[in-house]
Amino acid sequence: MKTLKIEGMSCNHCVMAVTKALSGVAGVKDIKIDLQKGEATFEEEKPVDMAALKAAVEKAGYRIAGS
Ligand SMILES: [Cu+2]
Repeated sequence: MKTLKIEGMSCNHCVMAVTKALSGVAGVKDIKIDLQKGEATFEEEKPVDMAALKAAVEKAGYRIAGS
């Protein structure tokens, strides 16, 4: 399981937007988002391209902390 800190999420709409963004990246499955902690966790079905993940999150209007 991978955990990412996501910056900029403030409500359930954000949770849905980030979930949708992550689900569009190849290899990502079982996404769970904790709005309070600002964390997204997911399973890697196959190696995930972190650059693609970062780009997808940023395109949705959020940021992966530390990236
Ligand atoms: Cu929101």
